[in-house]
Amino acid sequence: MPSVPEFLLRKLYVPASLKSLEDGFSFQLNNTLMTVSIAGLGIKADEKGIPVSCLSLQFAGEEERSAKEIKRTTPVILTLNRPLTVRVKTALNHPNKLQIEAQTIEMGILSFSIDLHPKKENWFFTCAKRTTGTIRSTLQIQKVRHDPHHPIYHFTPPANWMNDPNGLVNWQGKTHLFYQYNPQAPVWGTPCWGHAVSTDLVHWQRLPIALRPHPGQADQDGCWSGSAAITEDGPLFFYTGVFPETVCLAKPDTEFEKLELQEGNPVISAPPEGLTVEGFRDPNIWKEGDHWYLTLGTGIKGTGGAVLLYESTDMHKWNYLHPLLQGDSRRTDPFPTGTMWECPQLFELDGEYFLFISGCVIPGLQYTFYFQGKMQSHHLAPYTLKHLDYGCKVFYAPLSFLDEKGRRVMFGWLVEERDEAANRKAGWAGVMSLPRLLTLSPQKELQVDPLPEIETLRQKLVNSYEGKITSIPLEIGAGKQILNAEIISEMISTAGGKAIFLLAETFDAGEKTIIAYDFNRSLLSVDTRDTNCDSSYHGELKEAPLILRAGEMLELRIFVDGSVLEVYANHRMVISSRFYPERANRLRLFVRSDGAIIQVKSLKLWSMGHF
Ligand code: DQQ
Repeated sequence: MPSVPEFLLRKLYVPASLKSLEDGFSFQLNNTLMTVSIAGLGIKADEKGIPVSCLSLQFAGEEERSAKEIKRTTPVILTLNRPLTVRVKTALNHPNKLQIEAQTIEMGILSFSIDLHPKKENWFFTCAKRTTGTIRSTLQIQKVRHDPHHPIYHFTPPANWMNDPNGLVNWQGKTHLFYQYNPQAPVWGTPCWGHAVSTDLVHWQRLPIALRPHPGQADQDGCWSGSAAITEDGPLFFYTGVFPETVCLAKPDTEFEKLELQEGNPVISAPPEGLTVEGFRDPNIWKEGDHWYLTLGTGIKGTGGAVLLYESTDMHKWNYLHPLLQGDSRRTDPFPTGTMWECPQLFELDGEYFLFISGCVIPGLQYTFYFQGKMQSHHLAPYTLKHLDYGCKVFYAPLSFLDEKGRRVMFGWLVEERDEAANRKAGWAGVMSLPRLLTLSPQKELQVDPLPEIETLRQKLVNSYEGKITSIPLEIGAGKQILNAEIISEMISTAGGKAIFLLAETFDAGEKTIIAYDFNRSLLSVDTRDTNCDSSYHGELKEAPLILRAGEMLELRIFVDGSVLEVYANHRMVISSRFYPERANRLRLFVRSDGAIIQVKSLKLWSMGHF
């Protein structure tokens, strides 16, 4: 999750708490977000810096402390719902604006400003603002629709920001997909649950927002991620209400358009006593016999990411059992698993248990991985830890469910790889991955494949090739742009070498994206470092080990959709990537080798249609 945005920090100020004093003024802060330790404080009133010696802080019933004494070794602990009075000695006793900068131990510097006397908008101004808002949003949707980087067969909302898939469920012949959605801007902020339905998991109908924060309730600052369960009363949804993080329960209305918050929320209001946690969110629910189980993602301070397990018989009263699995943030083999785990999901596939985790590894680095193991008295005993997608930070917060055919199908959030300014300029951010089918191989390993229904998105077979490739570039689909396409190939090499797929305007263009398989090093790669020379796009080389078994062909399925690249290899490897070529509309596909002769059993290029 991105760092705390300013609009949330502003909520720390207690409305109308400003008091004029003879020697300055005072105001109150009330923390409803998450406990932080303040190690330093700076305040500006009407743009004028206040010396730290003129600032003091006081909790009700406690001694006043000068801000000068506050340091990393002697911080002020701002716990939840404990108003803190800040006194400011200054000649100014009726400021209009405050700028606050708090140095915190957990979250670095938090800065925000408060307008103390906001002007009331009149009726005319409100109407005018609403009308310009509607016009702006219509124009924005048009612009997004014509943006070549915007995908057409991967699901997205019409514009603005989306992240995690939520609450996947089948109900009365339809699959409902919800997702974290900020309808206001192409940046993360106060999430709602967007909503779409499908009968085949690839063609989607967008529906109005299903769940919005309820003022004064546990989800007033956002409806964060969660999951669904089918009960005797129909589907129920468990999600994270913030702030603080709690578990809320909602039920669809009769038309299944809105999710309604139920009486008695939140159903879990705080982390278990005695645990010092970082994060407490993303309920995932399932049933065993007469009992319901629910997991929450968290981090145990000083230890690492963890999944907490709860049990219930009525879905309203939940008993905390124990950690389903506790990570170790010092562990680096085979890779670090981080300090906090988001969106955990435990499920069984033919007797093997899998726990999917979206891990906050270090600030700014998040990726998805999974443990495979056996269950022992409701603890997971893992014996494998692997990446779920070698695009790492691009594929995040996945959620799977059992579809109507009983298959385990997963969706994930395909994160942008450009900066926030570029997202704002584009007017949209975030894409849903294609549905991925999860199965178990005869070797009891996880297999990931594009769902077969994706083939119904194919429009036209643009080109088909059989033969060999050499160092001379071969153009597939002569001159046809491949902005929204699927490339499917089977290759074999008896003498090693490298098979190279080049997405570029010409085969020797400076701007290019390369998908390659190195038969000598058994390495699949996606290289976007030269896709676009503009520094707002963070191209990189992504590599994944893929050892072919004796006689096994290289089987690739490459999905190109605007700025989305999903590369599936041999049923067991995926690299998701984002790429933003300057001349996206002019991309062509060239295939060559590094000099070796590689046999192409089949190579097909399909154009793809809208979801
Ligand atoms: N996104 C949600 C959280 C979740 C995170 C908030 C993962 O519930 O932990 O938008 O991307």
